[in-house]
Amino acid sequence: MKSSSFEIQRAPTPEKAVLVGHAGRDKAHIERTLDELALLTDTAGARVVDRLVQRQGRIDPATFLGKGKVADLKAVCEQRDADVAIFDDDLSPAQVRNLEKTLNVKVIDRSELILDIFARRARTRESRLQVELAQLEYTLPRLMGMWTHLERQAGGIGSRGPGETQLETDRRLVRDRIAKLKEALRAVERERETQRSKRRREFRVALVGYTNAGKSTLFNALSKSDAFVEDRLFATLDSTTRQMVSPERDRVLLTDTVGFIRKLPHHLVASFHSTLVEAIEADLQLHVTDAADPDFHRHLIAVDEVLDRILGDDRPARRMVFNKADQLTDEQILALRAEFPDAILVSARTGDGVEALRNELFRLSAERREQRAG
Ligand SMILES: Nc1nc2c(ncn2[C@@H]2O[C@H](COP(=O)(O)OP(=O)(O)OP(=O)(O)O)[C@@H](O)[C@H]2O)c(=O)[nH]1
Ligand SMILES: [Mg+2]
Repeated sequence: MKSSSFEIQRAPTPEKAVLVGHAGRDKAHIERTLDELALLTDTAGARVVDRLVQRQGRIDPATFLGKGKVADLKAVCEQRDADVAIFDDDLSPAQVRNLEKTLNVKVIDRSELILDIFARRARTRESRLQVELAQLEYTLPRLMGMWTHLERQAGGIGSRGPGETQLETDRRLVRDRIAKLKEALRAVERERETQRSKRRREFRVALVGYTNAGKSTLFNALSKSDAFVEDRLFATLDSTTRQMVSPERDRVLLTDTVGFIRKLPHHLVASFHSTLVEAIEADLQLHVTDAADPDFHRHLIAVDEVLDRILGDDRPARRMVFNKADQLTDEQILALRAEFPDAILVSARTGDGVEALRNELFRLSAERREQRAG
């Protein structure tokens, strides 16, 4: 088969990436933050060849890093033959431009990296529309910057004319496309709304939590199904709903949703709103956390922040579920129980505690039915 050998030949060698962080006020966590960035980079298909951290000083409005660090970074990029520098923080369009000019490599910020991963992962029509919308909203201001930059490079009187025209055309094209995407998404959302109103009588439970916490694994264990699980970030982009049925024929609707992460780009939160509404509409949120992750406290905060951004004060009842109990020492389990006395501890992988959680969900469902009846 010609086409497949062609594909093999063209299989891209992974881009070589240097990760860049600014410790700022968060000095204690910068290494773990970069570990997470490394995982994101890997998920996006690039290979991390080095890291560089600025530990002191302010953020430079023109180049993000201070002058000395920019020079260091340039040296590292050359030494490692890097293709791309990936910054853990969001950069302004001007910062990207200035850095690319000096470094001679592609410069990507955290939002762009996450958007890229979402674009690779989007499978359904809805999530594709959502990601494209978020990407265009992200690109629009940068597009303008880019053209200004080109105009300046061309320089001089007379070079502005065509540049302006091109810029206007591009902006209009992007805006038109954004309007079309929004319209298409509204239609999908109306469909969803119809589906949802049919479900309103049932007891609905949504799994929410940080990416890679094990939500889909738990979803499978609870509903005895097989949603996509992977040891990578953002394995799940679309929400899936399954029915759990007890031996007494009690029913619970369980929804698996997209995972959250620190500094989730706000364009993504906005365009994934309809997906996230699934979590909003539940009677109960199970907040799933990887208790074996040394950073889990910060994950809890990040998830709360995203939920607050989407839900405001309108949050449904919530229970904490600590997952990956199989990876915890006895001391860690004791400490968790002391700090979160109401939390449920499970291992979605070994099945420990899963049956108890199922029973608890059926109990809550029955309780609510009685409340409604009485
Ligand atoms: N050791 C251990 N690993 C687990 C457990 N539950 C899930 N995992 C692993 O954790 C990784 C992430 O699991 P997923 O279920 O895909 O996590 P998720 O929260 O759905 O992730 P996203 O969809 O990316 O948000 C996989 O490698 C799982 O096999 C558990 O109880 N113990
Ligand atoms: Mg998942």
